[in-house]
Amino acid sequence: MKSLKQLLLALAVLTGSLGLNAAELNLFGWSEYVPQDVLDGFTKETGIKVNFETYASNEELLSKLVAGGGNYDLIQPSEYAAELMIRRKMLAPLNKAKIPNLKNVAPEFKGLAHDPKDEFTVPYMSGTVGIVVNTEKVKDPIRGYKDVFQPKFKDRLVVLDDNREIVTWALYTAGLPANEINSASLAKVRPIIAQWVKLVKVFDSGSPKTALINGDVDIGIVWSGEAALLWNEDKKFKYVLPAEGAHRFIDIFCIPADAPHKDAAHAFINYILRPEVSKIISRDFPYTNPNIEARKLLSPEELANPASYPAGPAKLETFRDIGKAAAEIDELMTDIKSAQ
Ligand code: N2P
Repeated sequence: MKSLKQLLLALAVLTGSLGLNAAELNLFGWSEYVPQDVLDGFTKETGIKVNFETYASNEELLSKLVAGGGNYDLIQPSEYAAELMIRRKMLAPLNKAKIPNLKNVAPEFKGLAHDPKDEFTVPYMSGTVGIVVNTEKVKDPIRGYKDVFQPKFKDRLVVLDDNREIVTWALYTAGLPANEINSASLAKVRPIIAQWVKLVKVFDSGSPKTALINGDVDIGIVWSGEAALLWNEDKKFKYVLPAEGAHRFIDIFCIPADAPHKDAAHAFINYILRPEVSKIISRDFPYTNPNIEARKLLSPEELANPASYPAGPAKLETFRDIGKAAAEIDELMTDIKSAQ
């Protein structure tokens, strides 16, 4: 007679090969966004091991998913990439009964354009893309993109390495809409971008704050959470929402249609929606927290960080899925950068 140990081993091999091993979660998320403490806390409590892989743009996430083979259980796109995935039926509907902490999501983050019925997505963090100025080095007023991209700031700039973002800044500068992009509008902004990229010293989406902290550059166009960390480090780093308009992103969790560990994915979403867990995310990555209960736990200093919770009027827009124009943007940017 086989021992119980052998029997259990055979069972583990069988369930594992069928992809039924619930004790794992394959998470594919943005770099510099999910605290290690949160991953460890989840594993400690549930026994579910988290395999964490990162990316630095929505386009990188999309191309990995389309290529297949990733076996991801949980992904973290921004609103426009999620909208595209819903349109292409790439996502699994959420089982809301497994996510009771959804009650903590602020009403203004529900029913948004990318997922009007909140069937597939749960907000993780929100933020803006704006300008950080080292005010010890730059005394001129910097209000918008056209103040940043001046010849006198050549080699003093860091910007996100993100084609859709850069093209959007140029569209705003030219007074063109950010969500109706076509060959004609791209042709109009091409010369603007061609001038801009010559001035940039560092393209970095992963950790654009680093070039500013090191003093390699004096101005950046970065994610607001990066700007908030700079502000925490030194008040000389001032955050400015560009006068021409800026992207207000909502990064969300969703589950790929073919995810092997959907239960684990639901459990993780519910875990990060706990106020005390969400508070840790805000501590390490101070973006705008959409969790109303977590916000109550934040300190007055955290809530007063002007990059995390910007005050005052600003023209902010979320991005929409722009269909074929996305590929045109990538071509345009590759073209311009290779001509440098
Ligand atoms: C985190 C990047 C924020 C994502 N490093 C912007 N959508």
